[in-house]
Amino acid sequence: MREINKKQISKFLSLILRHQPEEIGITLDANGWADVQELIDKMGKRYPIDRALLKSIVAEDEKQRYVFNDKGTKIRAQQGHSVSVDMEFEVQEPPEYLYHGTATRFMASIRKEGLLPQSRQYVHLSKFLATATKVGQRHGSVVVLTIRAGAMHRAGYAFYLSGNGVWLTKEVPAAYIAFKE
Ligand code: HQG
Repeated sequence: MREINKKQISKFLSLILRHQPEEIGITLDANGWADVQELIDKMGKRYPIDRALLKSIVAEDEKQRYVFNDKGTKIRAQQGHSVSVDMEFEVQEPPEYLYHGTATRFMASIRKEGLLPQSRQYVHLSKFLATATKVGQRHGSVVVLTIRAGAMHRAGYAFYLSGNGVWLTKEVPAAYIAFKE
């Protein structure tokens, strides 16, 4: 029972820290941080939580989606935002190839437009085929695309690596997607 609740709370945290902080009447600062005490107080109406429970949710999250600042006074999502925040990511050299999992029904549009961030700030890519496959399965019949990240990097496209290991870039033009046929 406790585990199910933690998952629900984690999903709600995602909503608040990535997409709709206004849902509980909080604001994120320019770097995506929420005040921990305010978050706990204002989440209370929907999910009564305390600091210990929040800490355990952050520590146990299988994707390490959230992080506290050093003092433990602020919390933010490590990636996945649709709200405009500056995560202070540093530009990094990506591996030669990265993977993106998507659904077959998006392919016609992706062939035409390349990968776009849609509602999020960045296109999300993974170093691991297995991770990309799981991400794609969320959307339906999965297709995993291989992205020529090294070539993009050499052509001047910026890549970032989130604190929890997700590769991010603003867009992937179709020319850098290795379509199978
Ligand atoms: C697709 C989860 C049509 C794109 C995961 C994707 C990830 C296009 C969907 C993170 C397109 C957007 C992000 C185009 C892209 N035409 N469709 N031109 N360009 N798309 O959920 O990458 O569990 O915003 O392929 O682990 O699926 O929430 O992105 O299918 O890291 O922590 O548009 O979310 O993390 O979907 O997932 P999403 P995503 P969490």
